Amino acid sequence: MIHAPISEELFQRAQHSIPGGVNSPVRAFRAVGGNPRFMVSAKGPYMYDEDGNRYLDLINSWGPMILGHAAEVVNEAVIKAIPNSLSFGAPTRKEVEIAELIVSMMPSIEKVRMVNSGTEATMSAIRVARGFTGRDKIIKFEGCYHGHGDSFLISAGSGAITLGVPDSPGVTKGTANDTLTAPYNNLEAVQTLVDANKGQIAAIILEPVAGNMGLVTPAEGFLQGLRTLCDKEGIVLIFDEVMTGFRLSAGGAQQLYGVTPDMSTMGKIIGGGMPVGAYGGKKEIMEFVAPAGPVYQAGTLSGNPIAMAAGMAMLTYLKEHPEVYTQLEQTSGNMVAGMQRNLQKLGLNYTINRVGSMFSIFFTDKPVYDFESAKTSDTALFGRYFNGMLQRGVYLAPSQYEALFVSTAVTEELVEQYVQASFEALQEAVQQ
Ligand code: KE4
Repeated sequence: MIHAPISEELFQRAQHSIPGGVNSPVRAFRAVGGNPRFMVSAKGPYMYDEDGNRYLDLINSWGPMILGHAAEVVNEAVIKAIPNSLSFGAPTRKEVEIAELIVSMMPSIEKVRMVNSGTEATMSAIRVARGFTGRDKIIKFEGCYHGHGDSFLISAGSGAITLGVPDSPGVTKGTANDTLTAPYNNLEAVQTLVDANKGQIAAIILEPVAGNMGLVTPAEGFLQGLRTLCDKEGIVLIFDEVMTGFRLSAGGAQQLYGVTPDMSTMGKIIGGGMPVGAYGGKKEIMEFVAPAGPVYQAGTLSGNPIAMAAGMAMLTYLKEHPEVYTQLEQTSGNMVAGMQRNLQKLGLNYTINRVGSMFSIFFTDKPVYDFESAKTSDTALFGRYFNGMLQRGVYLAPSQYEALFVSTAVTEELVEQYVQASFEALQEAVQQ
């Protein structure tokens, strides 16, 4: 039995000075019960909490730690950069180098602007698309999460649906009116919205592989259908690759599926664990961004030298080691195959969706292809399963509406341990 008294005490103490005791809602374990574990260190596949418990980490900071925790190549770059001052607020060589590297890796990106989070990236991309087209409305998909920008907290996934606030208070009616939503994978619904708002839609933004309602894959023809529609209607197609960028391939989902958007947003892996986001796309669009063009966007710490050192090291490694993706495909495939065997042995037919090193088990026997079908899952059962895994030293996303992120630090031996723990936790969860 794993006990965590120091984490319990810290969580109680945190309530007095931090809303909900955490700096990001999904970390509070609200959806799964119990209290979060306060971490002190992590190395390779493992995280260690304040009470000295060790966890096999399948969240990896929600994606960034694709090489496992404290990867030498990233840590060394940061340690080398630190003595030269943490920030200048002036342009640096590293910013030029990482921009050129991103342009060389992401098919849609001809010019890119660095920011400090995925939220900043998506907020900025939408503003640029509106400035470029002179149009106000955007289309997003139910269950997709694009950060906490006002325009996106409409039918939002991730922590918003986890906490039951997919439409957050504080978002004005005016803002909400400019955000139209359609079910994921439903091209007809998008066409209907476009026909009803002719010439008013600036952008369609989506996760090309959705990770914020649990893992939902794009149906055959969905991405290409959006591409064709946007070309016809002069709408900016934006792939939010904050999760999928540099994870599903060195060129993200757009390279994997062969569909090139007009703009892309990035985060997570791009900073190697440091706070970094970025947005970019076609030259003619990005030329609208100040100071080249009239659309204003800025940031004191954008392109921060320490964050750029980490991101540069991470992206360079991924570009030079394509075998990372082959390894992750194999490891993740073996994890899911083991889970399928578990379900068979237990006579359960829950749904598992996977693309590369991102996957989710949904506690429903229905196929999961959009938000509504994801919501047929038994979230109470998921909570029992989550805690069963935590008790066995496996750290999953504390919500049915999140995906897992496998790192290269997960060996075949750890795959077996994961599959065994998952069998026991599943058996226990369904019996309760
Ligand atoms: P950040 O502002 O959290 O860096 O990125 C926002 C964002 C944008 N787009 C996509 C597709 C994302 O998944 C995210 C953030 N992902 C969540 C996990 N579902 C971050 C975890 C959290 O909110 O604490």
